Amino acid sequence: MPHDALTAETLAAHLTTRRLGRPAYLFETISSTNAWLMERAQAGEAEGALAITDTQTAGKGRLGRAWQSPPGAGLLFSLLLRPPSPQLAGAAMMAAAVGVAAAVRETTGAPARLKWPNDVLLEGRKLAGLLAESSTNPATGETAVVIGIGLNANLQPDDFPPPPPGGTPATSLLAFLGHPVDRVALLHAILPAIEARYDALLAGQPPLAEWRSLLDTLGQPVTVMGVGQPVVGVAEGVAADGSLLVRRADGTLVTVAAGDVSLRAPAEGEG
Ligand code: BT5
Repeated sequence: MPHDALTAETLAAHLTTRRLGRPAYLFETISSTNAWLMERAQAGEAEGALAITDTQTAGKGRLGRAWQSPPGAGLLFSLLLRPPSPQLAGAAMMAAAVGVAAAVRETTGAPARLKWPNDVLLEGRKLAGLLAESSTNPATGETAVVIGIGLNANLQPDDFPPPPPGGTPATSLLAFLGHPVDRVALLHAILPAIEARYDALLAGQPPLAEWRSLLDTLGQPVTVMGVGQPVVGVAEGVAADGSLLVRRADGTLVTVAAGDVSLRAPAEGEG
C-alpha cells in the first residue's frame, strides 16, 4: 500500500473541518468525481460532501477537455457547496482556488500562485486545475456548485500530458520538491483552507483581495479566448464575480466572464 493510501480511515483521521469532507465518498476508480457528485447533488446530497478517487476514466477539464492523472499519483476530488444564491458561485470558486494555493504554500513551501480563471501554478507551470459546475433547481432556486480539483501531487514528469499549443506546461509537487508528498495530509490542509474562506464568503467577505494578490495574470499582456472573438489587451483587474477586466489598446475595458488566458509579448507602447 502506498504511504499515502486513500482509505476511509486515513480520510477520516485528522479531518478538522465542520462541513467540508463530511461525508466522504471514496473510489478506487470512477469516471469523474464531478459528474458523480453532481448527480448526487441533484438527488439531494448535503453541502460539504466530498468525492475522491485514485484515478478517473473520464476526468473532466473545462470546455469538454480532459484531465489526466495516472492511478494513485494525483489528488482528485470534488466538493459540493450550496451557496445561498447563484451569484455566489463565482466567489465560491475563488475561495476554493485560493484555499488550494494557500494550503500548498503552507504545507510544502512551494510558491503556488493562480492563473485566471482556475489554474494553480508553480513557477508558471500547471500544478492543479479547478472545474466548477453549477445547477440551479428551477422550482426552488437552490443552487448546487460542484468544485472539482485535480492536483498533480506525485506525478512523474513522464506522466505529464503534453501542453496544448501555446498552453501551460504541467508540473507536480514531486517534480518541484524532489520528493513525494502525502496526498491525504495535503487534502487535510486544503479542506479547512477552503472552508475558512467559504465561511467568510457566507458571512459577507469574499476572498477577492487574496485572490487578486495570488493572480499571476494581473498586469500582463494577454490574449483571452472566450466566447466570440479573442480579446487582446492588458489584464487590468478582476471584478467581484471573478470576471477578468482587459484593457484593449484602444482604451476600452472589456469584461470577460469565462475563457482561457495566454500571456503574449507586449505590443509597442504596452507593458
Ligand atoms: C482544468 O480544466 O484545469 C480543470 C481540471 C479539473 C480536474 C478535476 S479532477 C477531479 C474532478 N473531476 C473531474 O472530472 N474533473 C475535476 P482546463 O483548464 O480545461 O484544463 C484542461 C487541460 O489541462 C487539458 O486540455 C490538458 O491540456 C491539461 N491537462 C490535463 N491533465 C493535466 C494534468 N494532470 N496536469 C496539467 N495539465 C493537465
